[in-house]
Amino acid sequence: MKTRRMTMAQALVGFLKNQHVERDGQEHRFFMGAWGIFGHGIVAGLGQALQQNPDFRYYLCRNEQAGVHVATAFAKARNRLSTFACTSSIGPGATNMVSGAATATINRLPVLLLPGDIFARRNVAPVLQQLESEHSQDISVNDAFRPVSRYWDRINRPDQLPFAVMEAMRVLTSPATTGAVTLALPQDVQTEAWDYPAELLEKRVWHIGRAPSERVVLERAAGLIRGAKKPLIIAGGGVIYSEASEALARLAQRTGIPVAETQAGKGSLPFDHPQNLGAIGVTGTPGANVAAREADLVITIGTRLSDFTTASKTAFQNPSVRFVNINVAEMDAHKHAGLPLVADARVALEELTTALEGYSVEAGYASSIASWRQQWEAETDRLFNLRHGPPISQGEVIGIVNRHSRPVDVVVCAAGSLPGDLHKLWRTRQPKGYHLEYGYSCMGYEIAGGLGVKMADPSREVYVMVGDGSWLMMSSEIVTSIQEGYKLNVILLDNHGFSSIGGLSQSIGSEGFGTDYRRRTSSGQLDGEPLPVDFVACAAGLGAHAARAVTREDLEQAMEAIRGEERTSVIVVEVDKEARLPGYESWWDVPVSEVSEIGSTRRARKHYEEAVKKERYFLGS
Ligand SMILES: Cc1ncc(C[n+]2csc(CCOP(=O)(O)OP(=O)(O)O)c2C)c(N)n1
Ligand SMILES: [Mg+2]
Repeated sequence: MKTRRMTMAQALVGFLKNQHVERDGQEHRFFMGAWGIFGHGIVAGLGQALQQNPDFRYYLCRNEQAGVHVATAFAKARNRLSTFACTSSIGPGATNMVSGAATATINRLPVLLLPGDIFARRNVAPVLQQLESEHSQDISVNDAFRPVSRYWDRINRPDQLPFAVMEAMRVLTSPATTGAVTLALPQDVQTEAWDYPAELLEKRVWHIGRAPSERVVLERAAGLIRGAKKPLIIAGGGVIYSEASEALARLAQRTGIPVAETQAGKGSLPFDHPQNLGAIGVTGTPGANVAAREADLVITIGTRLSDFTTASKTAFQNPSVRFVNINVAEMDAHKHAGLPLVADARVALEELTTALEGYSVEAGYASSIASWRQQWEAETDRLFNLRHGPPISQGEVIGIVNRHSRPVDVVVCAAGSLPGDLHKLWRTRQPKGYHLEYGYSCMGYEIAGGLGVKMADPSREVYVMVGDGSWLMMSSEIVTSIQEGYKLNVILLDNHGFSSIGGLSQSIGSEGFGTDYRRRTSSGQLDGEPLPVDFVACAAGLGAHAARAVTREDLEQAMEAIRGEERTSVIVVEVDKEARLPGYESWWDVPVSEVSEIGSTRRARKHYEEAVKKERYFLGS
């Protein structure tokens, strides 16, 4: 056997840079390099290996969690065909990546995590940052990655590496199992040499397939659709990752079946497609939610059916509603006791279109769809042109940013009240134009994620919309965007605290307790003056071009002005926290205290007890 003598870390980098994937005959390099922050747990092993492999670029981030978000957003923007490795020292650097890992896994996005780990040899333990345990020496903080990884391994000997990396690639490149993969790398083992088989380091191409559906299941699905009076399609992220938008548009247009979109699925159809009812669920449009309530058949495509989509299982009220679930993942295909059409979204949609030849929805339903759409466009225009304040309303800011962006550009967001408002209002014109991380809704994803999106396609302008809370949690990758020369357009909406959780707190009777960015007063509460944070100075201090907008006109001008900027630019706009968008025909289960000393909580509990009765079990076959 031909071998090469290398350290474990060198062999790992040698392997990673030679991995490719192929889908539809097109090849993509799978790892575009590694993000990370060095520490003693990695600088001598993996750090040295990265140094001697300049063709596998090392990217220095400001926070390991952010590094994982960059990689995750990049993978999402590239439809999971490319990603990065992310590395850290042992200890706090590693645990910083745990939130990133959860974000990737929950969103089914591939990212490879390489945390340094404590010595396998043990003689010098406890080492700096080591977590000790009385009951085992086979434990480190990296075990915290187990539940948030789709594959987890620790490389305790250099000769284990080949088997770990092959498993890692199998999981990362499978549309059904992908997510975070963690290979924990003990500090000493990284530097140990072994004679690696030369074959391990050769170019390898992993085929990403398009599984067809099982014939009998497809025929049953077509039969169910033909028998349905009010079918509804729910398009999830799988439609976009599978590049199935055109196939979906064709099926919707031929059959007249309306399409509602989840957060990850928004953009599956352009907003002005005649069958697009827009957002569904807690943050949905009235049309989509009324259609869901009345639907006798729900055809889901590439969705996890999270509580935001199902309105905590209250969305579907037709007593005889049934589900057909098109999904590559068996787990999702079986949800709601649906007919599991386990297949690639694009292939299944093409097969269904053929099987449904000649079928179309009834005229009455078709005209409801048209009028729901018309009413929603009018409502969007109303919210875009509210002329509230100043402080202006968040809906107006979304309208202005939407209008200033081109169809190819991308809006990026993750947490706060913006995701719901964007889900409802953003007029998406291309499948990749709307990038929401709403599986984990991880505050701090926004700017790091924006950087990943920009790196995935620098020809698009990226508009990061971020709340003051998320900004304060993690704006550090502004610095990284400048280091790497990628321009981000950041719109920071300052409402002095948490509009989202503040509103939720009011709705459950807690009066916004603990959700304002205000000074503590003699009352003992955070009810004083708003905290004097100067976000324009913060952004400028990080090296960005920064501007403040107070009125709509200011914002319009600032949006124009940043077009010509080369650097990452931040526009800070104050918005009225209380000028919230309404909810439409939906509900979210956030349990309210059963007993309380506060009257507003007791009243909210009464409403809760009524609302929760609408929750349904979907067990019918
Ligand atoms: C890391 C993390 N911590 C806490 C939360 C819970 N949470 C969701 S939205 C939110 C407030 C976000 O504030 P801001 O970014 O200002 O947005 P706003 O609600 O004001 O629109 C919080 C605390 C979260 N999603 N992520
Ligand atoms: Mg806020």
